Amino acid sequence: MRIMERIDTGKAKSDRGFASVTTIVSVIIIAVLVFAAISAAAFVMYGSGIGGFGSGGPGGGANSIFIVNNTSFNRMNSVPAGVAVNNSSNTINVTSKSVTLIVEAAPTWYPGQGDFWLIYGLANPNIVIREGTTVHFVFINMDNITHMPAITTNSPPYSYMPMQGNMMGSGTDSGSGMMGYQGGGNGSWLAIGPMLPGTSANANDQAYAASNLTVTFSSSGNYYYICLIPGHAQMGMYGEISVQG
Ligand SMILES: [Cu+2]
Repeated sequence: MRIMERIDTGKAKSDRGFASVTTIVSVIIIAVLVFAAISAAAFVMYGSGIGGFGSGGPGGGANSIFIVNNTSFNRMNSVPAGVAVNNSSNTINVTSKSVTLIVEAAPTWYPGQGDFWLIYGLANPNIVIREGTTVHFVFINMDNITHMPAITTNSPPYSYMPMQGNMMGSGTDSGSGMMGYQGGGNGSWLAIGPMLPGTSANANDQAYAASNLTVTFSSSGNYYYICLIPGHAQMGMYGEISVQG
């Protein structure tokens, strides 16, 4: 079920009535610079695939959006060393101390109901890691609507707006959590991704919005990867991260 429409980022057209030669020249210069920047970024992403990762972790300022096409996605979406995918228990077991996990917002054509995260073929799997493990999540939105990843200690069930509900103390969360999350209080938000716009429904569209969220899980306990778009986590777009001491 699709309960959120694509966000329209259209901007009002600027008034061209006062355009001067200076303005036009400035615009051309800016356009050239932007094109150069985009070209450089595209080269990094498509040229080296997974090598383009690493920046944009929560400790490194804002998480930026980059674009993944089908070719680079297919190259990066193989199960890395130190990771075991267990279909019967719907579990991703990580034994390495540092790992990159590709997490898709499931495309519309993928079997399954509603909106969910897809990791190496498993829907909302339980990720089991050892204490002290650093996980580089690469969230890729392959769906046709907007999604927004986050890593939190707040446990389900989630309210329509998980963050606002917690901040206002009116969430449906109960107080059995950890790290200050008690009695409906706030849990921790270890990483909050940018909104990742959806792709068009066109099957030939090869531009997927993606972002890196890097978290080092230094304390054992239960954490969750969830979607912050209103209603998505409430409807089940989340999975557990079990950090074992
Ligand atoms: Cu979502």
